[in-house]
Amino acid sequence: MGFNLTFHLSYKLRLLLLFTLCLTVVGWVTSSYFGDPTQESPKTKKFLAFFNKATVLEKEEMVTNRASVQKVELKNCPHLSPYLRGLSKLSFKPDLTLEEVQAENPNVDGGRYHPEKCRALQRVAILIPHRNREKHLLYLLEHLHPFLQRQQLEYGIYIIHQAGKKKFNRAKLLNVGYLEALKEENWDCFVFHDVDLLPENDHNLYRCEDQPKHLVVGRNSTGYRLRYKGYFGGVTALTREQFFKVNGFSNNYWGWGGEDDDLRLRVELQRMKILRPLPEVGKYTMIFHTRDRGNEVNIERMKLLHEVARVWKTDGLTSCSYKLLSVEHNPLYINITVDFWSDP
Ligand code: UDH
Ligand code: MN
Repeated sequence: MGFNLTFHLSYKLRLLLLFTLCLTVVGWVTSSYFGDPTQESPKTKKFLAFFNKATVLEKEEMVTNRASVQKVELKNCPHLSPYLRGLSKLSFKPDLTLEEVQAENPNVDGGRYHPEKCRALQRVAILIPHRNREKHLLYLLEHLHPFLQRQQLEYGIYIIHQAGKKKFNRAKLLNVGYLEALKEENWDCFVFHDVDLLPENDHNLYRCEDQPKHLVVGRNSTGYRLRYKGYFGGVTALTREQFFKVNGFSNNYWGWGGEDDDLRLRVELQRMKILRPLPEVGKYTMIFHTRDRGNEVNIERMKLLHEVARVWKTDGLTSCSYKLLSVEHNPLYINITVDFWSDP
């Protein structure tokens, strides 16, 4: 009996000991897993830092969301801007400077503008191929900024500058402009614009239609008549999708001529129609110039034009390779400088 009691007691004692041991182990394990709240492990510190950052970001996002809600709440701009003036006589100040043009356009920021009081119907990228025409560029900027603002557009002006002395390639530069401009904004509409053409009538709207648009019906140098039937050069406007659909311009036109006819053929191959404004509206002044060195007539152009239907799918945006030298956001325009490898 005495033995039994001892045995019984020690059994209970052992059970109690085991129980206490279990509690201690559980306590120790949980405390080391969750950690002391007052003593953060490096891991928790990292997590908390991340979490705090995430909440800050979330708060910032709420603020920007609110800002974009405000933007959304702006009414759409009217279909026809009330600021249009119609036909105007252009003047050219011989000693005009970039600083003066900047001072005249305080609302333009890094080459971009959007109306303050209404939401623009389209976001338009103006692409200008350029080399060695600084004076023309200055007059174009002076004229185009207020012109586009009177049309209540959201826009950005891109100058695509060809570096080096190789033959000029207008079409390839415009492909580069399209590809690079889309990296910073999902532009709805692209206006491909010679540097020396100034629109005379602000009813000539720099926005895209459901078909590609040719804006230069006539220029002073041709008695304001279309140069020839089917002419599609100087200034054209295509939506992001229209230009993508034709695979952009050909990259193979080095020197002057043919690339604009090539684009017209691409447009026609896609069964799109070319729209034009009325002659009174599609008037341009071309700043007088002679042929540039490095942009001699391309004698290959007729041969290339015969191949469009066969090559358009593989020659264009999909095959446009270039060396991007710089992208600079100047006050009045975005300057993209490129060099090309191939040269015939
Ligand atoms: N461009 C340049 N630099 C060049 C060549 C061309 O910036 O060296 C750009 C510029 O945007 C220009 C456009 O490419 O507006 C088209 O070239 P262009 O103005 O030479 O073409 P256009 O058809 O003139 O106006 C052709 C030569 C004119 C000869 C006149 C002789 N009567
Ligand atoms: Mn010209």
